[in-house]
Amino acid sequence: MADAGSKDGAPGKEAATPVCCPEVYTVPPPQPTEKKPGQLSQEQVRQFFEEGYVLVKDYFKPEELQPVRDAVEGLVDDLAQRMYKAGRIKDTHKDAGLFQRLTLLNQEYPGAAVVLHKKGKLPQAFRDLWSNERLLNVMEQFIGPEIAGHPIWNLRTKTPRNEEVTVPWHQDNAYLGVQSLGTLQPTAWIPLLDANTDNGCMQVVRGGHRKGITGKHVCCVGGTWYVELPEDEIQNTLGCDLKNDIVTCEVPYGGVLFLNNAIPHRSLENNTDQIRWSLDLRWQHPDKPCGFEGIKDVIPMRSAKYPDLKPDWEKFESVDRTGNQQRQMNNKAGAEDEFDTTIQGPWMLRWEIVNHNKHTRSILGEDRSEKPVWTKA
Ligand SMILES: O=C(O)CCC(=O)C(=O)O
Ligand SMILES: [Fe+2]
Repeated sequence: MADAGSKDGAPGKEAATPVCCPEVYTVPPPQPTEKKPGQLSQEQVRQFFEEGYVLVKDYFKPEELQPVRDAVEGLVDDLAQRMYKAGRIKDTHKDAGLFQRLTLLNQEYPGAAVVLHKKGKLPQAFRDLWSNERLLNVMEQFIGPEIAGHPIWNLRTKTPRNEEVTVPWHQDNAYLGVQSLGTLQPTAWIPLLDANTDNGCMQVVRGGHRKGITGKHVCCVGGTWYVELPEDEIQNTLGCDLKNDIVTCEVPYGGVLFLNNAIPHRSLENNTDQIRWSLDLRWQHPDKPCGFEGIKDVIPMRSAKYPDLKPDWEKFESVDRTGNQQRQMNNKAGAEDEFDTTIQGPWMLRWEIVNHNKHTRSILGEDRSEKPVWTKA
């Protein structure tokens, strides 16, 4: 078992750290009695809990995602303007479209795609998508009527043939503290174009969540900040059969891939000339550990207890997640520099570092101002 450090859970003492929670990932909550807009069929809910994922094609109409595409265009434009003013690039590539412009910026300033990935700004269209009525109705089917957004959400800036945006096998729990293994955190992975094998869609290992454990990951892959779950660990510890259980999830524009936080998954290389943009958004019960304590809190979105609840976006946005991660990992300078191209996070303390690179180097110093709360697995 990978997660050590269980304490006894006697009343009045610190809650036990979960090490194995199969039921969290395999047992659905009581289902709503009346079907609400956007909700999945019984069969789809069953698949989410039994196989760990469900792919829903035609979930959004293209016009519903257009504001999200426009917002991404705005973020890229803002980045280009800022880099130009700061003298980092000579051309803002103003005439290049949504699926090319960041690639050109990345050629002039290697790491521009990482700078944007780190930015963590939530334009109105992202907020609307994340708190979208229909998606929250699906979350009710997965986690019940008390729903918060998880602090880790990402705009994936998957530029062509770029190691830094090709994510190796992992369970999302590996990026979190051990305390949240008992919290179901469904993800909606939403591409902004047809995602397929050529442009780097996702693959999942069907059923890899069933034991409710986190396999032993290693850090960090190649020149990236990503942890990796080795294939023998997927087979031997999680009990999967890689010959039969890998599912390639091609998601057409308008579709959504729902995943849980214990299923192994990765994204393939983007071998096309277009950027494979996607968003991954997560939710969980607001009162359960999120695994990111001390860095950023969840954002409550819907509650049966408080029907008038509205997400407090200003409060959520006032906390700089990647900056806090970097500060906690001893890279204050990186956190202050808006064009810094490195990423550090507490997962680097959780797993053995078998390969150092520019991302891991700053965590080696001993003079961390705040003691990280992460437990070595
Ligand atoms: O989009 C990707 O390339 C990886 C996404 C991922 O790992 C996730 O959504 O959890
Ligand atoms: Fe992931």
